Amino acid sequence: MAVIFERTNGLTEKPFHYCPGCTHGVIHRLVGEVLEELGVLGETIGVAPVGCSVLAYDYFNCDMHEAAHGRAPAVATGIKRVFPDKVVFTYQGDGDLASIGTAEIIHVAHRAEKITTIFVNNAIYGMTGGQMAPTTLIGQKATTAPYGRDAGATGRPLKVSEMLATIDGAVFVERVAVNTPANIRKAKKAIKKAFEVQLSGEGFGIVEILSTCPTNWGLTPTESLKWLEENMMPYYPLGNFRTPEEVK
Ligand SMILES: Cc1ncc(C[n+]2csc(CCOP(=O)(O)OP(=O)(O)O)c2C)c(N)n1
Ligand code: SF4
Repeated sequence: MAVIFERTNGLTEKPFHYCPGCTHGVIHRLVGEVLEELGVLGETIGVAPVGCSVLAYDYFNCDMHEAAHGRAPAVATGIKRVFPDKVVFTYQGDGDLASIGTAEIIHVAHRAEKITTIFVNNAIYGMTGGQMAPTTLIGQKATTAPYGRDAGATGRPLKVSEMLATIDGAVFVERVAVNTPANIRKAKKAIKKAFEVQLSGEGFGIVEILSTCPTNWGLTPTESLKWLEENMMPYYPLGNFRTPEEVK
């Protein structure tokens, strides 16, 4: 019988610990598939974040390193500079990357470090119980914003891709989502392109992926996919913000 679907060798056989309906698992799979298809699994070093994906080192079938909350880009910089021939990526949530790690991500782009960042934006702090993140939408409830985020008190949600696209060293910047099969396919293409940009030595690449957190959003998995489309996508438009051609 013809095989039409197989587990990627880019992931280990360890079962994910993620909540039902959480799209961290889908994103892991896409990254694993891309690394396998590019034939670089044996050459890759990933940097896991602090957040729900803190155990990513158990799931990716490549060498992995742990970093303190927000510091993955700094750790990845060190790894890439010591091992310039390795493929180095960070995997970070929005609390990790857009809050405590804001300086690290800006400067890794500014220095045009030849690494790839997988940025999982679920508009909340998942692991610690649903506190407001810089990416939380206006009116969205969080444990630290029980009446909904108020722009007057906390500003407007940070658009990381748009911000990084203003930095010359960020040569590939794209925002995707994993709420439908079509968008999942587009997300995989963007992830592949970001790694190819690293392989060709062109500079820093980031893929922002709109992701779900049913547990802290207080929604079912299906409702979460709808909520992402109806609430996150209008504020965080999908698309490519920077390609290598534009910066040459
Ligand atoms: C230096 C430091 N500050 C704060 C924390 C607490 N902390 C752990 S995970 C986390 C937020 C995680 O949210 P996010 O990065 O969005 O990832 P998610 O869990 O949603 O995937 C925080 C604040 C920590 N572990 N270390
Ligand atoms: S708390 Fe949210 S981000 Fe964390 S595993 Fe559960 S659904 Fe995913």
